[in-house]
Amino acid sequence: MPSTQGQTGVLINPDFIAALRDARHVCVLTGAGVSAESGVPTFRDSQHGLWEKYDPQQLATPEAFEEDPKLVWQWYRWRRELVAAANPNPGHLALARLAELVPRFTLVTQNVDGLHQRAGNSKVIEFHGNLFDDRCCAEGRLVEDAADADVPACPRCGANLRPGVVWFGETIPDSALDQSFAAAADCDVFLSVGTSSLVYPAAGLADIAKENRAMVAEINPNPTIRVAAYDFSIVANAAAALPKLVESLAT
Ligand code: BV8
Repeated sequence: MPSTQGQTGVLINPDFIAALRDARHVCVLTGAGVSAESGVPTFRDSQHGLWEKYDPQQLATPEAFEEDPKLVWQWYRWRRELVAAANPNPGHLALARLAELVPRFTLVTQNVDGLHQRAGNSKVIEFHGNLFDDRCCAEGRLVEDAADADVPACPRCGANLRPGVVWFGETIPDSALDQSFAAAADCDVFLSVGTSSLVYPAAGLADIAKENRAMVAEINPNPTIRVAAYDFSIVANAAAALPKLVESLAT
């Protein structure tokens, strides 16, 4: 598997560009790394400020919410403010452009920040939900315009509201799971961008693509443990590599 870290920035293997050019269906999976250059901390960065002493994998759980819903809501409100102040970066914008350049494009994101949609991708499979959704703990349904409170209540039934994300130990929504598995199985090129590929079932999408004879590539400044099984590794930041990829494809 050829790695493509050029001496002068990002080099993209021409064979990968050729595969993209010939692809009928391109499937992209993104993780926190694609939002890093928008100033949104990844899960494996130390959380900034107040949250340095908390492990996201401890806070993003039903148990943490059960134990201290106020603390968990504080964390999510902090993240909402941080993301609301962030902007899509050139990596997000390049993926919106890529969607226009290939016959069929599926974007699956593990991120809950909504930055792909703000960059212009109209169809995004939010594998782990969305940071800005409020969901009733009793009804399971989304709630609009909840009154602000330390732990907001459902205006319909009064039960606690929770952020509309998928926590560790919770199952992925069926529609997101089915659409993502189908796209990974059908695509000709699977591109994993900015993810440590440690969280399942999202990390298993690359295996499904590989088993169905897709060409699999990774963009990550820190090549992951999975990359040895991939066809290409682009060792670079997403905000540098993705625009370069789109530029090579568009010329
Ligand atoms: C499930 C939403 C069935 C919330 C998230 C034991 C008990 C229970 C479950 C499990 C268990 N063991 C395993 C599991 C399954 C578990 C899992 O995989 N755990 C891992 C930790 C081993 N998965 C689940 O629980 C999933 N559900 O399996 O249901 C089930 C049910 C019960 C029991 C068993 C099975 C649900 C997982 C969803 C969790 N929710 N997010 C919220 O955001 O608050 S996960 C969250 O963390 C993110 O969404 C993301 O998925 C993950 C972080 O991963 P990354 O995105 O990759 O980010 P990370 O920081 O790790 O890496 C960033 C990467 O970017 C790095 O590689 C870095 O090098 C790179 N990078 C940095 N800068 C850049 C860059 N790349 C490019 N450019 C840059 N500039």
